[in-house]
Formats: sequence, structure tokens, C-alpha cells
Amino acid sequence: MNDAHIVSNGKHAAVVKAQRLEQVLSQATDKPHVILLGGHPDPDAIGSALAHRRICERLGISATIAHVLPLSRGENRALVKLLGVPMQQIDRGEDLSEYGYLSLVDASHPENQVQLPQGIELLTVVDHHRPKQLPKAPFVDVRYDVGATATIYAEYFEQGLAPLSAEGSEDSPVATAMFFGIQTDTDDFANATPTDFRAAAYLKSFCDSDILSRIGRRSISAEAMDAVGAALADLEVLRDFAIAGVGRVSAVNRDAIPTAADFVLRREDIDTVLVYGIVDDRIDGSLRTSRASVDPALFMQNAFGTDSEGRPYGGGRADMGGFQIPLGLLAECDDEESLWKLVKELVTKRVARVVPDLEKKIAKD
Ligand SMILES: [Mn+2]
Repeated sequence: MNDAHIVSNGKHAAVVKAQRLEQVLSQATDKPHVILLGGHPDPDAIGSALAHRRICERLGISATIAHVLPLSRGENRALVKLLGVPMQQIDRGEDLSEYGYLSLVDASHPENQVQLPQGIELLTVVDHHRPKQLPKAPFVDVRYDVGATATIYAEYFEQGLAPLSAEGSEDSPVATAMFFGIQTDTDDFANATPTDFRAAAYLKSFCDSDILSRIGRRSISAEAMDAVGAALADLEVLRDFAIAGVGRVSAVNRDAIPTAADFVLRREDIDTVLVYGIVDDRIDGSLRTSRASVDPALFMQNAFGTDSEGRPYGGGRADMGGFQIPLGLLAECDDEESLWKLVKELVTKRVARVVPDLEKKIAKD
């Protein structure tokens, strides 16, 4: 019962999709379900997972939300904490052996960090990214014309599949997470489509406005703020490109690096920024760009190449714009200052392959 991919075609398609999802789920009540999130779970994935779980619950199916990589970013941790999102972190495929059915939200292919157990069947896929290959599953709804997966789930709700109700506050955590997912995935609605706006308007009246504004303030950790300060002090700007090193960052606050990159990107005269530091025994960095012609994965591959097994150091689906280069034996160096000097030199030299004149510029300063 493979479902052909249907491109969204207004209201009718949404009704058909909602009915089809209900049908597929109701025929799979014999074994427990798991919703597996890819990468570091983001608000759209979390909101969509809650929506999917809610639909399952209405059909009398128990569904668990699981993820492999930890939550990164303060705002995502705040979202999970304030809304009491039930999520389970797993580290091995065997942790999923009790489940019979797998649902993916905001991703089309299962996380490759874990090997899925044999007995598990991919049942549903709902996503808004363009996959290399459409997944094979009884229910597939992949749309490229919406800005968030939560938009698609909001449509299912609106079309009568587990509609939200104003009674009590039971529905507010799921509505709030979904709204925040649409908000973050569309860059605060700047890139929202009419469908995203409609979905957000539908969800808004069920949201907890108080929690929404608290999460929306996007508080950042003290270490991330220090990293922003270090990035500003080290910032080199070459035309519309900026690069900055932040020194050592602790592993739990690894997201201080992308946070600093996001902040620097707001400078009005640049459109691409690379921020890097040392985390544990590796160089860790983030590339952010607002220019459509810059492909972060390609930029990093051209700059840093691949490891001895031919794998690129960065640009994976799980961490778009991120890269990690192991320091190898150098990591044992006790002299932090010399180590940092070496790291800086190496990164500058490599990035200069993509940004000519960078070395000259840094040497001159
Ligand atoms: Mn998304």
C-alpha cells in the first residue's frame, strides 16, 4: 500500500491526506510506535512530533518521541522544559527494539547515527525538505511549498484529524510548540508562505502566549555570551565575509559557536560568517550565510576537504553549516596558547582556499 507522493493542491489534498494518515495509523495498532527525530531536535521537529503523538493518542495508539543527538541551543531546551515535552534520548538502535512502527517528522530518512532494529517498519513520513529520494512508506507527505512540517500537521488538525479544542489547556503545549516551530523555521515568518500563515493563525488561539514570549526571547547561556564577545574581539571582515575564532568552548555549550555565528551574521555589511573554536579534542565551527548562492556544505568541502575515509568534515544533514576536524595528537598539547595559535593558522589557511586574500588581510593586521 505505497502512497504516491501528492503535491499539495489546496484544501482538498489536505483533507485526503488527513484521512489517509488516519487510515494508515488505525491499521497499525498491534505494536507500539516511535517517532524518531533527526539531528539536534529543533522546534519544528519537536512541535511536529507532539502533533503526531497527539493524533496517535486519539486513535488509541501509544507513541514515544525519541532522539539520538542531544538538544542544542538554549531556546530549544527552554521549549522542552517549559512545555514538559516527553522525549527520550537513545544511543543505540537496540533501544528501539520494543517498537513495531516508526514515524519520521521533519526528516525523510531515519537518523544514520543508529542502526534500526530489523523488526521495525517505517510507517509515516511527513516533511518539508527536498529528499534525495522519496522514502517508501505507507504514508508519505513531503511538501516543498511550506516552510515547516508543523504547518502540515496544523492542516491535518484543521481538516478534522484530532482538531484542537479550546476546552482546558490540554492542547496548549502542542499548539505552542508547533507555532514556535513554524516561527523559527520561517525565520520569524519572513519566509512564511500563505499556508504557513494560515496554519500559524489556526494554532495561535490555542497557544500559551506567556510561554511563547519567554521562549521567543531566546535566552543564551553565559558561555555563549562569552563566545559572542570573543568572536567580536577576534572578528576579521573581508568584503562581505567575516571569520572569528572564539577559543575553547566546553562540550555542553557547543552551541555557543553557532550562536556567535548567528549574531555576527546580523552585521549589515556581511552576508557570510564562519565562527570556530576548540571543543574537546576537535576544531568545531559553524558557517552561516544569508546569500542564496553560497552552499555551506560546498564551502566547507572546498575549504577543509575530506578525512582519510573520504568523508567531508562538515555539512551533514544533521548539522547544516557545522564542521568538526579532529585535532589528533595535537589535542594532547598542554600549552593552550600555542594550540590555539596553530588552530587559527590552520583554519585561516584552509578558508583562504575559498576566500582569496584572507591570509594577506590577516597577515597585514
Ligand atoms: Mn522543519
